[in-house]
Order: sequence, then structure tokens, then C-alpha cells
Amino acid sequence: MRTALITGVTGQDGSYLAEFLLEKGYRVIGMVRRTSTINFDRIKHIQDQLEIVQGDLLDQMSLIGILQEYRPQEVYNLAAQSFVPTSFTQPVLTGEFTALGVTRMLEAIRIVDPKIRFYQASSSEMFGKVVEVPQRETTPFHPRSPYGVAKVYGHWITVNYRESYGIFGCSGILFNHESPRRGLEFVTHKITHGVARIKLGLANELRLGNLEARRDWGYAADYVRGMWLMLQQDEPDDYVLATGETHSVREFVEEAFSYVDLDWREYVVQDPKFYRPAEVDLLVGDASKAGKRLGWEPTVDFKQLVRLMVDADLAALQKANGYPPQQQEIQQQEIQKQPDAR
Ligand code: NDP
Ligand code: GDR
Repeated sequence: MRTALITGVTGQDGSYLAEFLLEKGYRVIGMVRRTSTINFDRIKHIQDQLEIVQGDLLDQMSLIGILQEYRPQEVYNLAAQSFVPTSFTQPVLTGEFTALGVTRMLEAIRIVDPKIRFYQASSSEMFGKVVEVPQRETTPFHPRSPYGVAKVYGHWITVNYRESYGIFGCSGILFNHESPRRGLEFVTHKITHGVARIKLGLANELRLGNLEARRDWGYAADYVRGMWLMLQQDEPDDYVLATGETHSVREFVEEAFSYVDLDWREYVVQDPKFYRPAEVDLLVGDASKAGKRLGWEPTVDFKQLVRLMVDADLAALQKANGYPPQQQEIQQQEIQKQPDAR
């Protein structure tokens, strides 16, 4: 039985990757940081099959200790401060964790067992300013946020440990990938959740930032398969994973609202609060290397993705709010109108 360690197992990708590896028969160790409140929502359905261990990419000794204790053959480094706007307000922490954290894990591997295969979660945010489209493995980086800059460091330190110490380190340059497990602050889930709330009478507007930014959006479950494939090759290498299609935030909004027969113009408010100090205007990836060498292809297209996320949000909100939710919301509004309502 092979053993894999996943950092960031409580995140979107970590949860899908853990499911995928368990199905393949792996012993899966999930590293979580210590928090005062447990945050296992995305992994609670597989928690009894996982081994959870506390560790932190900020703490070198915890990483060495985990590798010594569990002896994984594969390490997937998915933990990061992954929200771009937060990287502008917390640039130093983002660098400590998203950049230097990668070096700490690579050092732990070098010290404990240099034969461990290592996956680094690199990002299309590294491309940033448009230099070439579609973006591929050879496209120069010009990151546009402290997050993007930190990921460029993580990318190059992985390449460096491969070249310096022969470590089997792969960097997956993944374009945006989404799912019903996506954090609610990211634009796709913010939109589908907002649409579902409006459809169910729980909200009457959706506030967004820049609608013109274009992204290459895929489905997260497809992308974790690509991560695993990278570590099964004879030689380590870097790969772009993307759909090759680009859509604007506006197109995502239109598709999500029209799917539930609503006109987005009646509900969407553009709010400068959600604009970024520097924006990445256009991302579209060329995943032909991954197609050719790994046999990797995405299975979910843009429309399917939007619809599956709207459907999941509608179902979750209906369950959480009872049925019919509109009725419950109306009752709450009536209660709030009472003079003694707080
Ligand atoms: P999430 O934000 O959903 O998950 C991030 C994980 O990292 C969580 O388990 C979280 O733990 C942990 N984490 C976040 N901040 C910290 C911190 N300061 N200290 C310790 N742990 C922390 O990200 P995704 O699953 O979407 O992405 C996985 C990786 O892939 C990330 O590295 C991301 O940058 C990268 N990536 C993602 C893409 C995408 O489109 N999703 C595309 C390209 C790269 P906790 O639950 O405790 O917060
Ligand atoms: P991104 O994802 O920055 O591409 O990073 P996000 O969904 O946050 O933004 C995508 C685009 O939408 C625009 N936008 C808004 N974004 C948010 N979050 N909220 C809004 O209200 C809003 N309105 C418009 C943004 O300006 C941006 O152009 C994600 C993360 O998962 C990273 O960790 C990962 O590396 C990259 O994808 C690839």
C-alpha cells in the first residue's frame, strides 16, 4: 500500500484528492494546522478513512517529524493562503506560507527521504500580465499579486530542488478550477450561491467587482487526477492543467442567472470594494503537454460547471432553509417588521 501526505487536506482540492487517492487504495495522511475550531466540513464524509495529523508549513520541525513518522512515498503540497485579495492585505504572511512553506517541505524531504515524490500546487496566477496566449509551461511569468509572486517562488524552488538534489518534484500550473466545495469568497461560488439565494427569495442583489476579467475555469475533481498522474511518470516535470476555454466573469454571471430564468441585470451591483490593486485580465491555458504525456483531459465544460454549481447551491440552501424556503424567508421578514423585533 502506498502512503500519500496531503497538506491543505481541508481545502477544496485536498478533499477531492483525498477521495481520489483513497479510491486508488492509498493510505492517506492529511496534514491540518491547529485551529481552535475544527474545520473538517469538506472531509467529514471520509474522515474515518483518513489519518489526520497536525503540522504547519510555518514550522520546519513539524514537517520533518511527520515525514519521519508516516514515511509517505508521495507528498502533495496544497496548503496555501490561496485568496488573492487577502494576499494584498497580508503580503508577508502569504509569502511565509505560500512561498517559504514550499522550501520548508522540500528541506524536510531532502533531510528525511529524498526519494519522496513531491507535487507543488503552482498557479496560472503566476502568468499575471498577458505576455502570450494561450499560456503554456514556457510562457514567462509576470505575477500581479503578492499571491502570484509567492507562487512563482514556490514554483522555482521546486525546480531548483529537482535540479540541485535530484528530488522528484513536479509543479502543476493549474488554471482556476471550481466545484460546490469552492470557498464562498471566490467569484464562481459567490455567483452561484448568490443566484441560488436570489432564486429562493433569500436575497435580492449580488455585489461583484470586475466583470471583464477572463478566466479558464475547470472542474476541481478533474484537476486532482492530473496531480496524481504527474507523480506517476518516469521523470518529474511541470505541467499546465486547463480547459483551453476562456470566459469573462460577466459570462459566468449571465450563464448562472439565465439557468434559473432570471435576468442578471436586475440583481448584479458592481462594487469598487471588490476591485483589486492589480488585476489579471486574461487567462487561458494550453494543456496539450499534459494531454500528450499524461493522457489528461478535462471532462466538465463551462456550462456544465456553472449548472452543477448552481444546482448544488440550490439543493444545499433548500435543505438548510426547509421547504418552501421563500415561505420561511417571508415569515422572517414579517417577524423583523414587528415593533419589538431586535
Ligand atoms: P483552499 O483555499 O480551498 O484550501 C487551502 C488549504 O490550505 C486549506 O486546507 C487551508 O486550511 C490551508 N491553509 C490556508 N491558509 C493557511 C495558513 N495560513 N496556514 C495553514 N494552512 C492554511 O485552496 P484550493 O483547494 O482551492 O487550492 C489548493 C492549492 O492549489 C492552493 O495552494 C492554491 O493556491 C492552489 N491553486 C488553486 C487553484 C484553484 O483554482 N483552486 C488553481 C491553482 C492553484 P484551513 O482549512 O485550516 O484554512
Ligand atoms: P482568482 O479567483 O483570483 O483567479 O484566483 P477569484 O475567483 O477570486 O477571482 C476571479 C476573477 O473574478 C474577479 N471578480 C471577483 N472575484 C472575487 N473573489 N469576488 C468578487 O466579487 C469578484 N468580482 C469580480 C476577480 O477580480 C478576478 O479577476 C483563484 C484562486 O483559487 C487562486 O488560489 C488560484 O491560484 C487561481 O484561481 C488560479
